[in-house]
Amino acid sequence: MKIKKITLRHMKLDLLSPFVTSFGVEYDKDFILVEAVTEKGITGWAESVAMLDPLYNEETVKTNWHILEDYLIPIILKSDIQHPDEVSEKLFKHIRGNYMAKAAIEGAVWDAYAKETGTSLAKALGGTKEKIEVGVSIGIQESIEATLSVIEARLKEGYKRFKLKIKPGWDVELINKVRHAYPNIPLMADANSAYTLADIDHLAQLDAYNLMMIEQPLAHNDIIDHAELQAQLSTPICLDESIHSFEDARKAIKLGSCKIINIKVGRVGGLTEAKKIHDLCQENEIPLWCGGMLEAGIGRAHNIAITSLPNFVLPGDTAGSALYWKEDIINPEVIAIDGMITVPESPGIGFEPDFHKIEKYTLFMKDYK
Ligand code: OSB
Ligand code: MG
Repeated sequence: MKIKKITLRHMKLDLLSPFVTSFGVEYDKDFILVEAVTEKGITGWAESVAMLDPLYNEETVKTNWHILEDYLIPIILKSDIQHPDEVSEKLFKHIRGNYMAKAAIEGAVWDAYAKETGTSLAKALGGTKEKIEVGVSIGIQESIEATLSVIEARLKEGYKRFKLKIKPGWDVELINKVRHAYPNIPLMADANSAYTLADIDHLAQLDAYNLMMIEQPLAHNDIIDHAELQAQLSTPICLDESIHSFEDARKAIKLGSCKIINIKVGRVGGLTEAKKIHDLCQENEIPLWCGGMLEAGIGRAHNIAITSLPNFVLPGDTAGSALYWKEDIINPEVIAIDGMITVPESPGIGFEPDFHKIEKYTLFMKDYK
């Protein structure tokens, strides 16, 4: 397979409601959409999950555009590709870091490859599930009452797991009240690195509330302090920000830094690396779930495909399009029924990009040949 043309688009979609975390507020979503056309005229699609500002990690829309344009796209355009795993190998061999940029181009190649071979992306990756379970990530609200009403709405829609964003001053009292209102819901907290080891006693109070896990309590680049914290908490720690690669996952498991891992395809540099981490975690009995980055439909489709692998045993953040957007850029939109999403069986990502909507939300585009 040869890629003969790649188009990058800077997209901007308004979020239905602002998403507030310990690191900031997102009102809208800027992202790069990648379109890769093969010599046979088959098109693969993917989104970069890098955000406009370096708040979650160091990558941004601009750094991704630069790395894609000046380094990654030239490598792809001159490669003869038998399998997408080779693309991953090439990108990792020649360029350090910049995982979200790598994942964006590698993801488009995976979609094109699956379409050329007539398989769903899920099957091409080794997926086995027909349906996946999904939960919701609930940002920091104006009050605990407001949080309870968001939970109530999502519970009625059937979502399988409730993740509340926490930060110092918005944690123990919140979880206490939510747990008392809903004694049995699958509940977890995500701190996005808002704490340090000095907060051990404070975080240990959360052990009283039967949380499924606490996600990324400590620094975005730490696996040492997390091991010390995990040894003192009964609640499982799930690492998000700290796991960038197979090697990070191997070391975190070895040190006991977490009992659960959230895989974000963009954060680890692509689907091939995500598969490797999946297999490692399966061998080590570390349960996985698929994290979200407020993706639009194409990124969401990639997340659904990877979640069909067997060790994604916990509900992920890949909720339905309607929770995020007035209109999504794919047909049909991603729909969760009773907290379940059906994994498409048609070739590639299994959702059709909607050109009219893609055009409507494009700020800037450029072709590379
Ligand atoms: O930490 O999981 C996170 C969104 C943007 C950046 C980081 C995170 C998130 C979410 C939202 O929690 C997940 C989603 O619904 O896509
Ligand atoms: Mg997280």
